[in-house]
This record gives sequence, structure tokens and C-alpha cells, in this order.
Amino acid sequence: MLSPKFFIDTLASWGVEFYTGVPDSLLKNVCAYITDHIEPRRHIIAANEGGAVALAAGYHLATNKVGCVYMQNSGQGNTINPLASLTDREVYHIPLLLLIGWRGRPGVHDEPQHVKQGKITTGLLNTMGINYEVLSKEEDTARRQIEKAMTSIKETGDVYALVVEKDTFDTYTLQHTIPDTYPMSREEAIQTVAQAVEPEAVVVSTTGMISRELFEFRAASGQGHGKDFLTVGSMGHASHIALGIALQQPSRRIYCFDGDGAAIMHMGGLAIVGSQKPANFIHIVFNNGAHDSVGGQPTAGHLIDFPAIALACGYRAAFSVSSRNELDGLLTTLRDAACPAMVEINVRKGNRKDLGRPTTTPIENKEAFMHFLSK
Ligand SMILES: Cc1ncc(C[n+]2csc(CCOP(=O)(O)OP(=O)(O)O)c2C)c(N)n1
Repeated sequence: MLSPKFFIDTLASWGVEFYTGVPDSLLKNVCAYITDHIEPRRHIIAANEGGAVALAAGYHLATNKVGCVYMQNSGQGNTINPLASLTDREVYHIPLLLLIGWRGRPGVHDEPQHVKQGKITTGLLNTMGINYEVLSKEEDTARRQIEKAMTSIKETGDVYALVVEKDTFDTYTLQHTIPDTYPMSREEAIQTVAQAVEPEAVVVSTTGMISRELFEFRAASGQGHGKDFLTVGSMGHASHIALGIALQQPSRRIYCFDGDGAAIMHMGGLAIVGSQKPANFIHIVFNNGAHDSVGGQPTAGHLIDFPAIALACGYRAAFSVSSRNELDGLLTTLRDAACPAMVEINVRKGNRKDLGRPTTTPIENKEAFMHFLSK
């Protein structure tokens, strides 16, 4: 395995000093090392992967240097537009190094949302005309691959990608801490809200542990899974799935259980929810200020004001709570609240170690959910 220090030091020897991206579980150790060792001005955790490509392009315009953009392959789709219409040699021809975590690599068992993306990861790079190497887990080979990548970038001015398999990097534990000022865990907040939603209401939950914790709560309390649409992939789009349902079923309340990282990833969605004004839409953001599901790297979640943003976008009500008492009180108020409503619940980072994953397939989830909605 490669030590994150070796990898970042080797890139530094080739002049790579700027990092931006969205964290990934396979890149968890190297992302944590970057968060701890690269000064904040030279490491920006972006809203989404396309934004990261654009940030690194701006960095190049200002410095004539090459930045590194890291991502999970789930985020490749978000990069296609800026890679094809900004950095490509047929447009502005801006060099970048991409570091892509390869979830769902064919032959390696992974969750259903990663299978398709895993199959098309290298094909997408080929289609885009981006040269790549699958990063070796062995230092000497990895050093030569980095040399090849950086030489190619310097000679051609083109984007180059290093694709990273599972277990490529040694463990590195994130030292950066997010102050644990909030008494509630995300799981307690999820259970409290899920318990309180009206019997005919449905929940659209976001990618990562929020959906996993909701699934386990429903299983443990024998409630069945038909009322929940678990958005296991498609990070950042849960609120628009919920909006699409809310507009067609106005007499039913639709809850979106969002994460701060996911809400920020496609924050433009708030403007559309606010302008459509669905009177049955409640948008809950479980804000732990972190990309908790993939290693706990910080988001801008605790630096921005979600309720104010929602109100400015046209939501009719917005609330922020940080304790169980406040949440219990709010859930009563919410019964008659004007909608669309935003509820920010500030929670602390972290999860139960034995947290499982949904045992139903996405198709089973969809069919049970549509059956419930058809009633
Ligand atoms: C487009 C895309 N980029 C990155 C990921 C990897 N990923 C999965 S969950 C997650 C973090 C989600 O953070 P947040 O919404 O704040 O929820 P939390 O995990 O903190 O509860 C990330 C980055 C992904 N699934 N899809």
C-alpha cells in the first residue's frame, strides 16, 4: 500500500501544490492527509466535482501551475461538462491531474449504486480523450506512474487521471476536528423525525449514512420500508426527487432527509423548490458540518445559514434546532407550518460502528415506494 505522505510528497516534487475535490471513501486516507497537511488556501473541498475542476482551472489561470482534483468515480458525471467545455484541448486547454476513486470496479463486490459507474469509469475517460493509469499499490511503480502523468501533463498541457482501486492507501486518521458542540447524533435526530412523520407521508433520503440509518430504524421498529425512497446514489438530488413527487401528490406530505454536503452539492435546487412553492414539502438538513459518510472531512455546512438561504429562495418557513427538546417542540409546530419549509437540525459527527446497509435492492425499494404512493 502507499502511504498518503509518500503520495503527496511525490506530487509536491512535481510541483503539485493545490488540491480541490469532493471526498471519497476509497481516497479517505489521502483526503484526510491533504486536509491535515495542505494549508486551507491550497486545499478547497468543493461543492461538487465539476466545481472542483473549475476551481483548479482558475488556479492554473492565476499561477500557470497544475492542480489536483480528487473525487469518487460517482462524481465523474459532475465533471463531464467542465472537462469537455473548459479544460479540453479543443477549448481552453487547461492542464489538471485527476485522482479518481474507483468504486464498483468490475470483479470487486460493491454496493448497487456503484456497479454501473464502476463499469464505465475508464470508458468515460477514454471517451473524453483523457489518458490515465490505475495507480499501483507499490511505491516504485507508483513513483514511475506519477512521473509519467506529470511529464505527460507538462508536455501536452492535457488533463491526466490516476484511477485508485480499493486499499491503495495506508491508513491515515484525520486529525482535523469539527467542534462537537451539538448534543444530538444524526441517528437520534433521524429516528425522532421519522417517528413523527404523518402515516401517509413519505421520505426521500439522501446518499450515505442518512439512508442507512433510516433503513435500520424502519427495520428495528417493524415499520416496513415502503414509505422511504433511499437515494443511494445521485448525491445532492434527493430534494429534486422529493419535489417531483410533491408536485404530483399535493395532498401528501413529502419529507426530504438531506445532508449538508449533499444540499450544498446541488444547492441550486433550493431556488427551484422555493419558486415552485410546494405546500406539502419539508426539507430537513441533518447538518454535521461534514462529509461524514466518507471520512468526516469538513463541509461549509456550519459556516453558512441554511434557513436564511431557504427563505431567500422562497421557502415559506425555516427553522434551526440543535437539541432534542428543541426538535420535539418543532415537530409539533411543523404540523401546521407553512410549506415549503426548511428544517436545519445541527447534529454531531459520527455513526454507530455496526451500522448496516439496506438489504433491499434499489428496484425492490422503488417498487414498494411506488406501491405506497399509489394508495
Ligand atoms: C456525486 C458524488 N460525489 C461524491 C460521493 C461520495 N459520497 C457519498 S456520501 C458523501 C458525503 C455526504 O455528506 P453529507 O450529505 O453531509 O451527509 P453525511 O454523510 O455527513 O451524513 C460523499 C461525498 C457520491 N456518492 N456522489
